[in-house]
Amino acid sequence: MKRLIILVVCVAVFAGCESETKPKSYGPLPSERQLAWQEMEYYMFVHFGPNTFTNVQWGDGNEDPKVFAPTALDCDQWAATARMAGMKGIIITAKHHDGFCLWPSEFSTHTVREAGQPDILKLLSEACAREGLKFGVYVSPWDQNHPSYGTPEYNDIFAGTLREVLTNYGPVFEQWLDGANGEGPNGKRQEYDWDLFHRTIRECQPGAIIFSDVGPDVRWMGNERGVAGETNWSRLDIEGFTPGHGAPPTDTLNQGNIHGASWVPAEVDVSIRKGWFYSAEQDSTLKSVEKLEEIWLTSVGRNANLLLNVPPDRTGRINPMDSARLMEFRAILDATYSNDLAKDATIKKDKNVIEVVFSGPVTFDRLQLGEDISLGQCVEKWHAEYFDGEAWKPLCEGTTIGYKRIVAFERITSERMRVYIDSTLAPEQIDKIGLFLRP
Ligand code: FUL
Repeated sequence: MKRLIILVVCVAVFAGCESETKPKSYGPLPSERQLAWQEMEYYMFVHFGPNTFTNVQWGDGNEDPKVFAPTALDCDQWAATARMAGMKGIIITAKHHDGFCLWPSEFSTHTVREAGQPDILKLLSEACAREGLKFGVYVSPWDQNHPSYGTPEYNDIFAGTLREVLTNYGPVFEQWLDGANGEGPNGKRQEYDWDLFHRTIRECQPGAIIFSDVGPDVRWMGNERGVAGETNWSRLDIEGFTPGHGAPPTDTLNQGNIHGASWVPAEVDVSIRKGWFYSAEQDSTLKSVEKLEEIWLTSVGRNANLLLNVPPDRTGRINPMDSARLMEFRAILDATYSNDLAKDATIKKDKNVIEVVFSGPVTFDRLQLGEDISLGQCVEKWHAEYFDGEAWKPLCEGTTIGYKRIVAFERITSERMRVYIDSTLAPEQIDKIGLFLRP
């Protein structure tokens, strides 16, 4: 009995202490699957299909399936390239707006089967597993080939299609649902049953992120240029909105809603070339390493994940120009971000000021901050200063932080720097502070 009393007292004291010291959370919080997703940061988008062979970006679904004829298809090469580029997964256009299915769907007669080609989802999901990458699928609701499109029946067909891709190829980390619909005034009108689609995805792959203009798990960030909002909240009001024409304005998607009711972080999708599908005519539009570095800052550096499209060419392999560019980009990312100069510094926190004190002069040109998002997102405004030996000088400033914020500035050499949290919705929990130098 005595022992029991002591135990009860101990538990009560411990629980009391814990409630005093444990930081409080703020607002809607990320789910387990959203937290796991945010840590991925960088993964590959693959647009591949008849468009690759017809030199258009939006096929109309009347293509002869036989045009889809890669000469040296090699999904292992895609996966190896993604892994070597430091990416954590691949999302493939299992079905784009032309309705062509990269797997032999029972719901369509416009598939790899009719093209006399293998099941690309099978090949790619297996290649991803071998390379330790996560596998994701893009299935376009808009379908210009399917005869049922525009009728209520199509919703069940689309749900069946989702069921096929989500049950036959192992774990899927993200279901990408785009909102595009280019039907003209005389086009078909489909009332999408989003509830049915979401239920189907949750049932088949409870761990999968559902992406669309309005989540529910991850949102489109409003442009295809690779630029998330300088202010980027991971909260969004999604009630009453739908993907596509019913979505919130693009600047809302770009910045999120400061007091949004749901946790819906942003994903930046952008292509390494002008188009989403490969076209030899666009070889000259391959983005430079400098451009990709800029995109890194405006995506991963702005509290978003980066989904970089690298389209295989007509051979069915990632073009050597693109893979070489990815490796150059990886090399500069590693050279810049693998050495955190704040790692061995003394870091002090006093009220709203975090101070980094080095043991000698250190040269840096990038500051990285991060909040513990398992407790929400709070910081609204901050600025940083450095000590030049005589006085404190302005270094950089920003608005939101979220999971990760990276700001680049002119190189400076200093023995100490400070970050001031100027405005926050609740006591902030900064769990990352890093300083880097681009070589
Ligand atoms: C959009 C599509 O219309 C484009 O073709 C591309 O697939 C892009 C990623 O999503 O909705």
